[in-house]
Amino acid sequence: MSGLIDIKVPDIGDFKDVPVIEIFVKPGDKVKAEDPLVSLESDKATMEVPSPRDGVVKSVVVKVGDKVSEGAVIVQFAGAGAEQADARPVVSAPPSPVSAPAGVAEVRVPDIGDFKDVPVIEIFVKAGDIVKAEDPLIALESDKATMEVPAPLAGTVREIKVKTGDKLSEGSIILSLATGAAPLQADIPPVSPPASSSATAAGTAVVGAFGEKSFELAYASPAVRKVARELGVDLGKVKGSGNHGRILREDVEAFGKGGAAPAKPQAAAASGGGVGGIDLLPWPKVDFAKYGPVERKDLGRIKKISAANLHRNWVVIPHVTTHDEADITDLEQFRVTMNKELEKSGVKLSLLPFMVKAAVATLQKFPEFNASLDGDALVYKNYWHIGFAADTPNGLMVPVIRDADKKSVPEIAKEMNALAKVAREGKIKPDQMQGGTFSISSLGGIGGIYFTPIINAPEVAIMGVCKGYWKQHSPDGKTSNWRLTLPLSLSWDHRVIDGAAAARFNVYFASVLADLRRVLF
Ligand code: CAO
Repeated sequence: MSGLIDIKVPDIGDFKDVPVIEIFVKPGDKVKAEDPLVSLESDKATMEVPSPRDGVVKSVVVKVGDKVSEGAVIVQFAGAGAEQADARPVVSAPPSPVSAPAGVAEVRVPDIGDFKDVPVIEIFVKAGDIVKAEDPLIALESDKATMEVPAPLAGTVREIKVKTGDKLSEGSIILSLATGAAPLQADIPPVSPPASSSATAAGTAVVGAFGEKSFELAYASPAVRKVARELGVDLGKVKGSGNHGRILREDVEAFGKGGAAPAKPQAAAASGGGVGGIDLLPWPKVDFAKYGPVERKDLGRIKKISAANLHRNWVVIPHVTTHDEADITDLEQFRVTMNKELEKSGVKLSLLPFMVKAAVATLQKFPEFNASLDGDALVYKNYWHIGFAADTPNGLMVPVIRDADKKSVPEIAKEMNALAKVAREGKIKPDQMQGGTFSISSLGGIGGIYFTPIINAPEVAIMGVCKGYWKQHSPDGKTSNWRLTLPLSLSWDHRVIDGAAAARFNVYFASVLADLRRVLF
């Protein structure tokens, strides 16, 4: 097809036949690289497919409801050649099926094939019941089959929205489920105010403080979420007019114009009204240009995604950070020796791959650090996939070394370099950043002494490492010597881990780095 450029669905992992739920462009539109083209939604994730390049839309090949897989052409750009371009998806997970953040989730009838208006014949739960993911909630019976609808995530049943005999179809709301630490009776507390927006300045209706959990759990695409954030609209309060109650851009805009609940008065916080929530002052609205020249640059896509994740993790997890230090004098000598031996192989070892091995040995000794909270249960993982924070031009990313327990230090170093490279080139795939059980954030190549890393949910701890420095140690108060000392900052989730365990974890981790032979034990 000379003169047209096919824009195709990129690698979207294991997803196939994923319905198009929204189209953001029309013929004639000028789009820039990274502008969203369409939104796809499987039962597990909503994915926006951004444009891989600048261009002018000649035709939109798909329509809402079409089911597409990797390689399907979605849009054609006017162009000089028959060049083909692949877009990269932004995968924005909806409430996780197994461990949603604390909040209230609406459980809906999933895809039940061609069945419609199927009567409820049995309800297995009542308000107040605690359910695990996959526990049956209700049974539906058509003239052809009986189907049980299982819980998509663990939580406490808050309100049953159906009764026996009701006829349900895909998307009908069955019940609401309080997940994580969500209160049973009270409304989701407002957590944080939105960034100030032009809507605020124009005096249109905005919500001063989002119910961040209900915002996250709302049924809306990433593009609609973006609009909601820009307009300062709390999605948790918007009624969706799309299929199965999906919130559309128009719903958000109408809500923004029509008025929304005002921010809670600040006095409530002062008088103790903030208990269970956080009543905050509105974000300061400052005309920076009044004080000097300024330049405004929109945050990149990756920065926005990581910002949203970091914000959620910071707000939801009760973090504590415990500091310690490791004597790495011998390890550093060993590293230098090994690097000489490996010179010809092309592998260069930094301290980080050794730390990955030390982390695995320590996690095996302290399994609750290699676990995740799932409702009232702790899921211990019998695999050790270690994430490492990588600083990329687009922002922070956390690639994952899978099965680090089975790999040698040089193998880990090699894989780490390859992952950091694709992350920095913007080519890393979502599955290369998934499945981590513990993370290490190393600023050792840069500097600093201590910091307070943010836990990468649903993990329960992260090890922050700064630059090794020479420090005088005295083992007995009489003699002293200089040792290369590595500052450690372990952040841990206090819902899962106690301070004593965290201190022991650090001590053991440091002892392994001081003498790597301990990994053999
Ligand atoms: N103490 C002293 N020197 C250290 C060190 C430490 N803790 N860690 C690394 N170094 C040295 C390395 O050995 C290397 O030195 P040589 O070139 O002489 O061998 C140099 O510093 C540069 O290392 P590096 O940073 O390139 O490599 P790395 O394997 O240590 O780290 C990576 C790789 C991808 C983690 C790193 O490049 C990076 O992106 N770090 C930033 C992570 C980040 O942003 N964290 C903050 C997240 S906020 O929670």
